[in-house]
Amino acid sequence: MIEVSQFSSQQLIHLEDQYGAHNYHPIPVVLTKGKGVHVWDVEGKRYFDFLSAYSAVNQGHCHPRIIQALVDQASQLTLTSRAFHNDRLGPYEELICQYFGYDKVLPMNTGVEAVETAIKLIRKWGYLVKGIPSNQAKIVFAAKNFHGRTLGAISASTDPTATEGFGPFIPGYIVIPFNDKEALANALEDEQVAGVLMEPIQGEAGVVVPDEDYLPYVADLCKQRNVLYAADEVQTGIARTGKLLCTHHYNIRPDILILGKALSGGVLPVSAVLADDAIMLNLKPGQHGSTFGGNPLAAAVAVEALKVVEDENLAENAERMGSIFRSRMLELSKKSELIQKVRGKGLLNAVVINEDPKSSRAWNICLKMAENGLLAKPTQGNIIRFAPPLIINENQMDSCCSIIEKTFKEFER
Ligand code: IF1
Repeated sequence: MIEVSQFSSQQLIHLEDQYGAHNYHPIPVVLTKGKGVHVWDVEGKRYFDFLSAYSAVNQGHCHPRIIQALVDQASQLTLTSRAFHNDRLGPYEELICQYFGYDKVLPMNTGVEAVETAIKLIRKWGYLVKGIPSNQAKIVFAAKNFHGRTLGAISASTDPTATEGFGPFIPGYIVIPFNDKEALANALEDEQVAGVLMEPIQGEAGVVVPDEDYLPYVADLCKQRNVLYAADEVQTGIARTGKLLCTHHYNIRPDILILGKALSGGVLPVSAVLADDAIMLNLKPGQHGSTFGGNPLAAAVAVEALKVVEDENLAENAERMGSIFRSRMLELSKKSELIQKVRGKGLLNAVVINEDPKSSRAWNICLKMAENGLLAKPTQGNIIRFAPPLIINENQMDSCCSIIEKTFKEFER
């Protein structure tokens, strides 16, 4: 049974509108409970969650093991700051380093803080190891990237909504087209380039998957040119794309790995940067940190969140459920004029609607899907992202594809 809130959705949306900053435009549902692949609104209506908080709840909403770890640790010790040691941090650091195969981890909180950390680490390495003259280091990014909302991240953005009115920006950034080898080769001619920082699959751009040989080329060329390759796997990491890391699909190992979101199963903001000693040990005490980074509550939660991914074989399930999803959507696209393209990896997928990005069709389809019991959100105007929790089973996936098919049929002209 679901406890019905004393406020209606309308009233709660009104409150947010009146007292909250207007920096978001959500789908008009007000959620009050989540369990596994499902969420419930305040009127008690149940939905399949096909956003998963932008891939933060890969393990499913309120996973019992992760919540138990949270509750146990919350009543024991939550925060010490890094002025002192805590008994949860070391074991967590050991686990995450072994899990992903790196010498060291630097714990932070939000995804964008981990991106900022990686940027600072690349620059530090550039000066101390590569020998770039001071304040001259450059970092290469891909156009249409999304790395978060801080000035360090938006300075790399090519999206006017993210950048306009927020300048001046951080210098030393080179932005090249994604999936363009020649552009990368040209950029890396510059000896002051210290690093390349990219998402393996561009999420916000609309789940843009590069050619099979692109990322191996990036990793290889970086090695040749003595440039660090940093992968922002905040969204693609932790089993989302059908492997533990998206870079595993391409048999490459980034010099710097950036993780966030599902590292806590969506329970707390927990992010991390991983690298080997030759890179990470360039940071000395006092040169970087965070009050909350590496706190015992986050460490306990992250340990359990990572164990759940392994124990429940979430990467394999994402791979299997993802191919079922894509083949159903490909079938649908043959019958539906509305669908231009279906793409993705594992359970990070997108359906491109055959409309101008300015059209409201994708938004209206999402509203109708919500009515039919499935939550998803458009990106770039005409692209709908489908990313359920990775614990989804075949029966549930079957029901969800039926909801999507039914909704698209309602929109056929
Ligand atoms: C919002 C998108 C997803 C990310 C990558 C770093 C971060 C993100 C690759 C920063 C965050 C989010 C934030 C969310 C929307 C969202 C998003 F649509 F914008 F692109 F996931 F698809 N690197 N992505 O995707 O992590 O600091 O937010 O923890 O509401 O802005 P964060």
